[in-house]
Amino acid sequence: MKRHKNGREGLVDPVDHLEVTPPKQYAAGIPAVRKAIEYSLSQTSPRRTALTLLAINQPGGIDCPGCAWPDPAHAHKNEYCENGAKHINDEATSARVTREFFARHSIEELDGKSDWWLNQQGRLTEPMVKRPGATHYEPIAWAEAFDLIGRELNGLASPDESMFYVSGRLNNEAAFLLQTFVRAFGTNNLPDCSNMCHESSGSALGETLGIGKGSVQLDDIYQADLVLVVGQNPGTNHPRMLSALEETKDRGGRVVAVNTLPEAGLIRFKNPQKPRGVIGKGTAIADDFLLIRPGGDLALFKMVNKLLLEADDASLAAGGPGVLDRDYIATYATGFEEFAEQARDITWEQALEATGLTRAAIESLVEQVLAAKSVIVCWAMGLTQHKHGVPTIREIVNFLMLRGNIGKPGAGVCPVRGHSNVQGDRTMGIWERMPDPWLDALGKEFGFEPPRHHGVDSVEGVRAMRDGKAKVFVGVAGNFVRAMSDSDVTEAALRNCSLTVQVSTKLNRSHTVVGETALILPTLGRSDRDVQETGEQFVTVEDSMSAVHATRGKLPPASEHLLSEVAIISRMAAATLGPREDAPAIDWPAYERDYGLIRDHIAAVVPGFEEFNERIKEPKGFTLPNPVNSGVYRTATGRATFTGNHLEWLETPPGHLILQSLRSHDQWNTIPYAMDDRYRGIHNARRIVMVNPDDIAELGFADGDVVDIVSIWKDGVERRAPRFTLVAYPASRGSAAAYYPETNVLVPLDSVAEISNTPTSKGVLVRFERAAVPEA
Ligand SMILES: Nc1nc2c(c(=O)[nH]1)N[C@H]1C(S)=C(S)[C@@H](COP(=O)(O)OP(=O)(O)OC[C@H]3O[C@@H](n4cnc5c(=O)[nH]c(N)nc54)[C@H](O)[C@@H]3O)O[C@H]1N2
Ligand SMILES: Nc1nc2c(c(=O)[nH]1)N[C@H]1C(S)=C(S)[C@@H](COP(=O)(O)OP(=O)(O)OC[C@H]3O[C@@H](n4cnc5c(=O)[nH]c(N)nc54)[C@H](O)[C@@H]3O)O[C@H]1N2
Ligand code: SF4
Ligand SMILES: [Mo]
Repeated sequence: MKRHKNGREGLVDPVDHLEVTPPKQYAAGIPAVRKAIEYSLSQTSPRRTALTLLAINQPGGIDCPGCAWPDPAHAHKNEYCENGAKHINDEATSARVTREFFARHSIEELDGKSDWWLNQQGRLTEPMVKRPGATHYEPIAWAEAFDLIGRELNGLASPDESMFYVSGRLNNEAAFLLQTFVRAFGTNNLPDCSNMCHESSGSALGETLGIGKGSVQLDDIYQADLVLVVGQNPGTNHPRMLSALEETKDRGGRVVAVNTLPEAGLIRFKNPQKPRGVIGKGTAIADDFLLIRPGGDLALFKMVNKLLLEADDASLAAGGPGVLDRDYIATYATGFEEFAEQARDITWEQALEATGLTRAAIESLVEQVLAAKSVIVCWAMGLTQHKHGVPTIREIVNFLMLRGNIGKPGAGVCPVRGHSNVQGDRTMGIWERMPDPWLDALGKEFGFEPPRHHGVDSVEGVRAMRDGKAKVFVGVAGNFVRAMSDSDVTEAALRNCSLTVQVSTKLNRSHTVVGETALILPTLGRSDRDVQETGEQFVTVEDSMSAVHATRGKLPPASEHLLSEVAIISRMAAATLGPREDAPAIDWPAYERDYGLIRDHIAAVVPGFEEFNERIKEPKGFTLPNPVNSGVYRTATGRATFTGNHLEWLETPPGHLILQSLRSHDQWNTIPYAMDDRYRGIHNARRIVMVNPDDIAELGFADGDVVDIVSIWKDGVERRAPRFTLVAYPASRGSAAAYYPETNVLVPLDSVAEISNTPTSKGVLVRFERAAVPEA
């Protein structure tokens, strides 16, 4: 049998001495502030720590490089969370990776190190190359590096043999320039981290509401009567969202959490920015907590919608006005009749089996919905990374539309984005499938005909490299090899390339899993000052609620040899397209001198950015128009669209559980900062798997047993993640939770969400096998 086993021993950290304490019943407060300062000081000096922390999320300062949660209208002096402080000081670290470091360590040796170790080595300082057949990276001059890229790209049989991956930390200016270059070169191969993240949200919202983004602002969250937080762990991943939910509660609103784990931040929150929050008991956030079976959310919302339709029938039959918003449906929506017919299909038996909830819990949710004049649904990876993530989100749109909870104050859809500029990168055209009108505008602005055939997304990109159809991989930010599913397949795919290029701030696995030739192009991070020929530059980002604002680095750059992302992209473009007579005449070097020129092009191409250079002078920037809130739906029918969604949930064969791969409190995506997951009571270990004690017993194991996690998939390949310790945890029955990226080896490449093609990182069928005792 073919076996995939990520047994790279270096991935098991030496500090693996698990200690388990009871999960926390609250998030933040004094320990959070202390932890942030401790991590910052462990990375860098008190002066650099103070500089970064004072500038974070302040007008004129550095946008937090963490998540995409928006800044409130009146920024507090300490407008950051524990994790934001960790993210920025992980970048501001004083540690450096030098040419001597690369001379000391072979690539093979580095490949044996853990993700944590690689990151701890510090900031990259100069461009490096691995030449064909070499065992080590060696220094390379910038000009030679760009020539090499240009030669390699121009030597391809077709531009489609290259792909350019973008991670959501990239700023707007660099993203826009990159996609201009890539399309002028001749391909739409622009996969991004969104493909693995909120793609299901974009697919579902684009189809139903005509916009791939959320429709609410912070004020709406404060005003809402009811906020549902579904498949999201804000205490760790969007900590300042808890301040917003605290405000909702203070104003009399209710919060209901739907999750497979009882997450601490959703239970109770101590606001570190309020004196009473730091020491007091904190605010109880969730009024109700629905501990749902993994992948049961579609069934939950289908059942809720059926109960709303029945409540409407009952009200009408009794001569009442009904409970649906008939005005909204008649004025703005289409497809209601077909939806209503299909919505009644679900039975209680199915709903209870799929959700693992009680009938009383679901009925109580419906009562709360009926009592609320305005409802918001927030969600993240707990919904998007499932096979039926798109229909689940479509069903949430149905749910909101039924009572007119779209496009009015205190109501709407709120997909909570991950990376600080992941939404902006999409707005700037980083997508393998940008629509024609957008491409028309781009082509007109720069005088070329952009390619029209769709490019590859992340999953298709791995297939293309695996099958030899793509030969050059360029990663701008991020850590593709660890972010993607099916680690062994993805690693082999990258090793199959003739050239791999990484534009990065810090060392990671994508620098050790490489093609025949490999380049590391080190770049400025958010916190670094960016001075070019025309003076100091700033760049811009867009948050989860479509607010666009500037971010300016404050620290001296990590090394004198670094180039900004804009500079790297403009030089890559010049080296590739400069020598070609068929290329459009674009003055690439000009953009490096003055980023304002890029913003002028953005203003001409991207809707909502008119007068960009003027409007960005506002200290808080500006918010992009959201047509949904003016009753405009840019869907195929011009109306908000009800959809019929076939009921699906993940059925588990006997002896199996549904594994989700998620984030600990001490990591930024593929990069662990430390071995703790404080709110969940996990200390000094990452190779753990959290399972309900009744499931552990039923499977014949005991708390603390060491097991291999084995995933099953129809291709018959055995995927195995060795040596995880079982931790008895109050998780929902039938579920298992372990950290990413260690468990990515278990997610089959072909196991993707319907329509969005997102890897099903939250829905992998697994069984446990007692781990072999390692040889002494
Ligand atoms: N500190 C920190 N912050 C981050 C990140 C980070 O790595 N570290 N990453 C950023 C990025 S890129 C992103 S996309 C976001 C991710 O933010 P989240 O989506 O909050 O991140 P995950 O850790 O993947 O957590 C998924 C949540 O969904 C729940 N869940 C899993 N399966 C189901 C299900 O079937 N149904 C329901 N209802 N719930 C389920 C899990 O228990 C967990 O609470 O965070 C961003 N912020
Ligand atoms: N199993 C599983 N897999 C998942 C997920 C999951 O929940 N489970 N989540 C998915 C999600 S939501 C996402 S968004 C992806 C994340 O995937 P990525 O965005 O690709 O990964 P990151 O870990 O954020 O990338 C970290 C690296 O980015 C580089 N970097 C940091 N800042 C900068 C910068 O300013 N400029 C440049 N050029 N480089 C920088 C550093 O070198 C660092 O090592 O992973 C996905 N994969
Ligand atoms: S909530 Fe997100 S954006 Fe805000 S400080 Fe924390 S990590 Fe940064
Ligand atoms: Mo993400």
